[in-house]
Amino acid sequence: MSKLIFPDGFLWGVATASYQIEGGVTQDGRGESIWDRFSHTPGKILNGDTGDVACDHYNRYKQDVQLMKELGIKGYRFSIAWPRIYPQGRGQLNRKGIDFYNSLVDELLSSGIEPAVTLYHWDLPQALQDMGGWDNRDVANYFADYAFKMYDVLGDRVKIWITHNEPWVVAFLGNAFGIHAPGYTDFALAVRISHNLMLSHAKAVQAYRQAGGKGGQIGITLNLTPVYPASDNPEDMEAVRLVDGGQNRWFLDPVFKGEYPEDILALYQEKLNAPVIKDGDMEFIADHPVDFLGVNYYSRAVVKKGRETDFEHVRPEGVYTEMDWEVYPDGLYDLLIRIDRDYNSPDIYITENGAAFKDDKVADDRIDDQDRLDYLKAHFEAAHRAIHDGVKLKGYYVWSFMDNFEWTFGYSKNFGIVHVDYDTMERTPKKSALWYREVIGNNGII
Ligand code: IFM
Repeated sequence: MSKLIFPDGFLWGVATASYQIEGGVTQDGRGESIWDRFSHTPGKILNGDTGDVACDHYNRYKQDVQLMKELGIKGYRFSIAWPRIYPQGRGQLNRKGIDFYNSLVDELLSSGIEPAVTLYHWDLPQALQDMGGWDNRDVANYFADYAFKMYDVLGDRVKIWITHNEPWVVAFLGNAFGIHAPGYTDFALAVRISHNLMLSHAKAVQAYRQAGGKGGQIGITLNLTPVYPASDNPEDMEAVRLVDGGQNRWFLDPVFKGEYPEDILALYQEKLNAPVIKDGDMEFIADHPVDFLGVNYYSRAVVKKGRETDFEHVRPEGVYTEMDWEVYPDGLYDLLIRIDRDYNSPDIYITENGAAFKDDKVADDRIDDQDRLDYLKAHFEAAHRAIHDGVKLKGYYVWSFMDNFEWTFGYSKNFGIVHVDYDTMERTPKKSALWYREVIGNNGII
């Protein structure tokens, strides 16, 4: 294979999220989040795990940033825990929460690492859930207020902002399928929430422009899954339209076109009487465009017409990760090309890509996660191909910097390129991390 060199200035990074790594859930005035409540509800999380301690990053962030520096990491995407800033979601500000993120950002910058901040990676203050959570449109305003505060405090140093992480997951896994906080199983509620999330996103973008932008850029991160038909049978193609519509177009269209896809909107309105779109909502969303799109890519979906349902998922032969997600790098290429083609060539960052594998293979005192290395390499190659074919891909954040709390799966799934020993909290870079250092150093694969 010939060398694959990425464009100058390509941002090679790693990503994490507050509840998954920070711990310190009662430290320094942090309020309760919906994930504290959910993880402490018996039966919700594998092995009864919680994020109470997680990777103890709240107390070890300096050491973590130092390790990133040693690994040559250029960009770090992390999220802010809203309840550290506003323990009740609004009102009384918690100075110590601000201090923490201020110090983290300073530590990153003095280590030559560019911070990228996600404002919402799922830890809604429980007090706001108690007033209806994202189903209450007022929460969108509180989100914009909190966002404004963060731009004000960090905007002089943070130049990459992300409003939401994976609104599909927030709305549907949390409110239709009940496997994420707050744990409801009401599809109409989830659809209503998906609209309020879009609204809150646009309000946070508006707040960014009002705060002056300070030379930075703001976007949103979507979890996108390219969908393929199990056959070229028209019924299977129809299944693709539905799944792609609900998963991808439902979020891409409002972000880039200021409208919902007509086919899916008609379906939801007819069957669920949702979402509730008030006069002016769509114009408001359309009036607040993003500077870039964050793409989280892990795998593809293959679907066909179900026997009694409009669609069902098919499990192709192939290599699968510990999450039982198929390894399918071509899907990343297809997805990037499709976004570029259908949504007017936006700037894109891959804000998450990575894999959970068992990495108990220790050779010469090293954690030999060759399968993760192979996964990343194949996906970097796909990304390089997409850039070559015109996609404006600006950076790539590997999920994740270190092993962490994988939501419903607790600590049973490891995505990190750095191993965490949860007894001692010792961090050990895996083979993939050492290889990634070379990739970054070479700005590509040679
Ligand atoms: O761990 C999650 C992350 O919080 C959001 N995107 C997918 C990852 C792996 O499941």
